[in-house]
Amino acid sequence: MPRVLSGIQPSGQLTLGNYIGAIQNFVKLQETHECFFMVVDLHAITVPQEPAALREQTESVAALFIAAGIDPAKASVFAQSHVAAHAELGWLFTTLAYMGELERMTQFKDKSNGKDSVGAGLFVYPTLMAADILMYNADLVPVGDDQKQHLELTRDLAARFNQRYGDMFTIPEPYIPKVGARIMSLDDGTKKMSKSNPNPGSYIALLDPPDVIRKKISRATTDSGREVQFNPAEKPEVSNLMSIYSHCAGITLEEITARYEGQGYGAFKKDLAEHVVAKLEPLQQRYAEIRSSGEIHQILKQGAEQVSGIAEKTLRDAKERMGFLLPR
Ligand code: ATP
Ligand code: LTN
Repeated sequence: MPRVLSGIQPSGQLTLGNYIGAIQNFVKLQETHECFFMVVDLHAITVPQEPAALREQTESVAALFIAAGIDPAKASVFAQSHVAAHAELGWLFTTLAYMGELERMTQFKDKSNGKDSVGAGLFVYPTLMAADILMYNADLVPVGDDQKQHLELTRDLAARFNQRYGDMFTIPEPYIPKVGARIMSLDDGTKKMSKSNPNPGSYIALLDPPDVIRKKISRATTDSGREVQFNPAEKPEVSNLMSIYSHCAGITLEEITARYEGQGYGAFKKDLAEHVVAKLEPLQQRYAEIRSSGEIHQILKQGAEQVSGIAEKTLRDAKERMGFLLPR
């Protein structure tokens, strides 16, 4: 079976963007692929995290994976820091990457923009991500649009390793949704919805209660005009709400346009809120059950046990090829 790997940072509350751009595809791919889904806590600390919050969010993200439909009997679900080989293989890839390549990464540019001091971890972030993916020789990597560039770098690093030390790593392909690969912020149609945005009104968290969702959607910025029409260049904000609508209600953009012809934004936003609430309700219920059962610790433990053999073997092979003296 072809392999799939992806990861999500426990850097805040998961958003509808994470769900539509990534998690939804995780759930789909587990039926046809051997899947590895990680909570990438080592990546989350590339920006400062409160220790208690990091612990809580790590557990919460793992529980949301399961609540969203990832089945631990089909996919390995684990925490990145539970498999020590990730950090070590990450270091090996850091030494293979060029400064210039890392300087070109738009995520680094965005996240360091305007800051006086930027952690070195933020700079080498993509080499750890490359290690995550190549560790399991993943064929496919389901991600949102913003991770495309990191995946290109992963492919380059894999090819560079293979060329220097002999063929070893599979060159992975991105798997990006056609609609919804970049859900935009509710307060600014030019920025992506992001869980680490300091303004909670900019995103819909998967665990937001129904009234909070209704309020956030009613306050979402909309473009001038009143037609519900999909035109991301000229009407980015309404188009974004339409993509969310389409995903949550399971109807096409054309059907949405037809439904709201001549009605303006008010009715559209009101219905949108109800579709989002209805979509998230079962997920929120399952989440509460999983958290109260405490089963997530066992799931993560089992996941780490399932993958650690593969990870240790990859690390050992890579080190051997690079010329490390292996302990005998
Ligand atoms: P942070 O704000 O902490 O950087 P994030 O919300 O951007 O986090 P990540 O953990 O970096 O989320 O991303 C997890 C997955 O969700 C990735 O595959 C990413 O591409 C996808 N994703 C994140 N935001 C969006 C979005 N707005 N639209 C579609 N996909 C998204
Ligand atoms: N950089 C990713 C998170 C991530 C990831 C991965 C995604 C870390 N390791 C491996 C896919 C595969 C992000 O979403 N910001």
